[in-house]
Amino acid sequence: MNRGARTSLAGVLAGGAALATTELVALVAPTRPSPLIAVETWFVDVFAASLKDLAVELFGTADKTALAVGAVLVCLALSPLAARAEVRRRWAGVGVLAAFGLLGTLATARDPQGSLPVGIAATATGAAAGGAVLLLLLDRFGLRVAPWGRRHREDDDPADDAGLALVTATRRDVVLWGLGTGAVVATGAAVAKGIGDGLRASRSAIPTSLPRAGAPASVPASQPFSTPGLSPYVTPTADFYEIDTALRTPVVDTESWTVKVTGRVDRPLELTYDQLLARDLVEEVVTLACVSNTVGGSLVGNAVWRGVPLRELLEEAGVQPGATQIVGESVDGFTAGFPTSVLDDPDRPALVALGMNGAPLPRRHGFPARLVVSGLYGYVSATKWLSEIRLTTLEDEDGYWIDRGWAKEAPIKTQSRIDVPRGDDRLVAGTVAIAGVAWAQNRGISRVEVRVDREGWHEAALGRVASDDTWVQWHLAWDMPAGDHVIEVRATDADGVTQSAERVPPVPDGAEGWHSREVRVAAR
Ligand SMILES: Nc1nc2c(c(=O)[nH]1)N[C@H]1C(S)=C(S)[C@@H](COP(=O)(O)O)O[C@H]1N2
Ligand SMILES: [Mo]
Repeated sequence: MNRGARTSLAGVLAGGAALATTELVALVAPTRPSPLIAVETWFVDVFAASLKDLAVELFGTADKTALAVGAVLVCLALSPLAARAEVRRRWAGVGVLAAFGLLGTLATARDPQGSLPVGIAATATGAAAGGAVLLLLLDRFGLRVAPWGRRHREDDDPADDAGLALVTATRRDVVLWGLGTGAVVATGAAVAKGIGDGLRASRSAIPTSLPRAGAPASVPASQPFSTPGLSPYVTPTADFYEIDTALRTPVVDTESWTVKVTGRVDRPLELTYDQLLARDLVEEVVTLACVSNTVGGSLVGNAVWRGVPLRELLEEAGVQPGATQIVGESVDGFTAGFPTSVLDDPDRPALVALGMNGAPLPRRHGFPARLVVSGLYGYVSATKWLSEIRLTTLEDEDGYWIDRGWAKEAPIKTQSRIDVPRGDDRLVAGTVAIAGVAWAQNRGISRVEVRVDREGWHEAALGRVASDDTWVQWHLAWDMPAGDHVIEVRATDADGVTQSAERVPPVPDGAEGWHSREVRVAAR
């Protein structure tokens, strides 16, 4: 292996040692973001605005993993710089590692959930471990004598005053030290990840059940259509879409957690989890939708939410006349705000939800409590891991996504989606079930129409709904001849407004347009 490759290898292993050690030490506070997570969160917060068109991908689930892996790779890719610096100048490379550590400390300091003492301890230990590995490997790889000893005495030579090792390391040295260090670093990283995941899971003591609601939701007992592939009226929790900026799902300890009602109120409140559970709970069926959802997309779901009416808490706190905005803040610093006037309509459900589909909220949907307000996109209303409900003015504060290019006010737009047939379904000429869902929360859907090959609209049959705050299933049996066909759908809300054909992208206040599917029908 040539000098350059050996230098890079020493750097990567030193960087890996620094990272793994940092993450191991950060396990003393497993539910707080580690320095690495804090740096990634910082990156997301800074770049979320420019990445807003990618927001769906980025803040879904798969790409958070990609981001995490990417962050580690970037760190490892940069660490050869530390090795190169150290070869050139004693302590320069250790300084580079320390600078990375400082970045981790700063990121921890700015993170609402971060613990600064833990961040400092973790990054300092990490930089020290990485520095030690760097000095050791440069020495063993014959690149620079370690400060703690001159191993290559026989080569004592004036040039050695610079501290440069003059012997070439044997191939065996490089292989043994490289593999040995690599194995230790990989084990450390795996242990940090494994123990961390285990500790986080064990710290979130989610109760097995919730108190019943005094007024249970009236979910229709059955639906008229049983078309395979049609979205169920109530989305099973396990299939419910998840969108948030949290790189690690927050773990909330309900022993110490409270939710506060603050700001422009006469009597600020602070409620524990037990106090919330002890209140009279109600249930509402509400379809949640993400503004990032594209036409025909899957970032929408319907659930039975159980919790405390938001209006009740606000009445107890006594909202002052000057308050024009309600901001929900989460334990991880995310905020979402909507006008107080949204609550003027007494029929619009607005809950501090503790449960979903009959069970306590799962962590990924906001345990222990989240807001659910019918008719508003999630990014202005549905704060998960709720820590504070702040009464303020519309001018005084903007929620997380408002600074990042999304609209300040975001009522959900009427949309309809074709679930079946799918483009790759093998259809044969004859009667084909065309079915899907349509939603216009808080207004309700009055009509869904389908057309095939742009030849006139046909009204679909509608399923049953709990209220106008949910989506509705629709169905049309259509006689399809063999050949290629285009199916389109459009919905009309209860105000009589029909979706327009014009396609509008999700940014800044939600997608518009008719969903369509191209299908191929084989001859009988
Ligand atoms: N704390 C927190 N709450 C949040 C978000 C977030 O990033 N952080 N995202 C919001 C957005 S954009 C949507 S669409 C909904 C999604 O809720 P779900 O993941 O339970 O489906 O949560 C909202 N609540
Ligand atoms: Mo969203």
